[in-house]
Amino acid sequence: MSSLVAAIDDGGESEDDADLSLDELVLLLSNLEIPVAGRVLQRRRSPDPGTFLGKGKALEIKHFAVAVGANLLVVDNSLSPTQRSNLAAMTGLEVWDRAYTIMKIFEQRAVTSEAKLQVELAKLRYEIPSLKGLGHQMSRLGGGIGTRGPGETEFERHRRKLERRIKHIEKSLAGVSRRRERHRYRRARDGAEVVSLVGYTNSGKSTLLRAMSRDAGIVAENRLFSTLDTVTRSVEGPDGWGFLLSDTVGFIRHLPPELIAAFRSTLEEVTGADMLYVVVDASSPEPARAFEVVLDTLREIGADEIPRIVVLNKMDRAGEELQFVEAGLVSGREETVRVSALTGDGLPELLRRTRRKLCGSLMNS
Ligand SMILES: Nc1nc2c(ncn2[C@@H]2O[C@H](COP(=O)(O)OP(=O)(O)OP(=O)(O)O)[C@@H](O)[C@H]2O)c(=O)[nH]1
Ligand SMILES: [Mg+2]
Repeated sequence: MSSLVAAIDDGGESEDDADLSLDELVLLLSNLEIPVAGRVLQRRRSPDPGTFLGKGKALEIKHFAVAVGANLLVVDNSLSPTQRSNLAAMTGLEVWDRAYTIMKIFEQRAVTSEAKLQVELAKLRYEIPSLKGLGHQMSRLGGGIGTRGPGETEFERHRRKLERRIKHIEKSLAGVSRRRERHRYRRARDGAEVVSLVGYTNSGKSTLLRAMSRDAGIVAENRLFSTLDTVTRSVEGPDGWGFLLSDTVGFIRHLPPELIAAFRSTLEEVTGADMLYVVVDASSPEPARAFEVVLDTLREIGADEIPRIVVLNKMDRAGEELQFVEAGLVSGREETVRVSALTGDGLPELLRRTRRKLCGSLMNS
């Protein structure tokens, strides 16, 4: 399989931003081992309601794809079911959008039954609206007004099957959620405080958990979304003081809402934490943008009021310009600490600040 990636530059966000997002889409695809044979950046003020990129562009892509031997078109935005099927018909290519690409990675990475169910739920919820469009077409094929064509009943049966599956998964996940809540309650009763790691995917959250808990068994890898499940370890500071540190799924620009909803039980570990470490990859091209994306996601899940420390990680590789990023964060009233989870630099300072912040918030409550 070889792909073309495409995006609209509406002039709203900076061109750099559209480009950066497209770079990231290429990275997402490389995590699925799908090579990218070409990039298309279409300048238009707003997407075409029927084809997203516009008819002319779709035809251009069709020829381009033949020339470079691509069979998949991946659009770096959200496509409506109609846009997806129109684009597929006009280009002769399989068409994905960014949300679907992210879900495919999650699907590949899911190991535990909880993660698998969560990904399946997200994909089903994503699929159902496109079935509605299909049902409409089928019922038109099936006959005139008032008749239930064979197409429609077939479609209805399929949709009902998916909806039953959704209900079933929701029920199992609700059970997981209740178990987690009881667990959190016990931890709180035992006086254990929880710090939750949040941040962009690949920013180094799991590496930080491994370094701070000294558990070499924790998996950290140079690939997107390597962690999908919650892992909690205890961290011991000097003189016996300690806390629980919890790692979870990473964030990315335009994380599909279906995934956020489906991972609710996992993300409850974040919303129920006493404090957050917002891990930022200081060596990435736009650390401040990544921080904004994480903050937006925290707002979405209702975790933006939890006390936090911004952990500027990968300092061993960061450039000079990081000081400006840090100054921007500090002027936005963020508390920052520079560390390298890999070399261990800055970790004693992070522990000191964590203690101060946790004890401070205890005295206030
Ligand atoms: N140079 C350098 N690399 C680091 C540092 N911390 C993490 N890394 C590397 O960054 C990559 C991603 O690290 P992870 O800890 O898996 O990142 P994560 O945030 O858990 O990522 P996901 O689970 O995919 O969301 C790995 O290759 C790490 O070795 C650091 O301080 N310095
Ligand atoms: Mg991880």
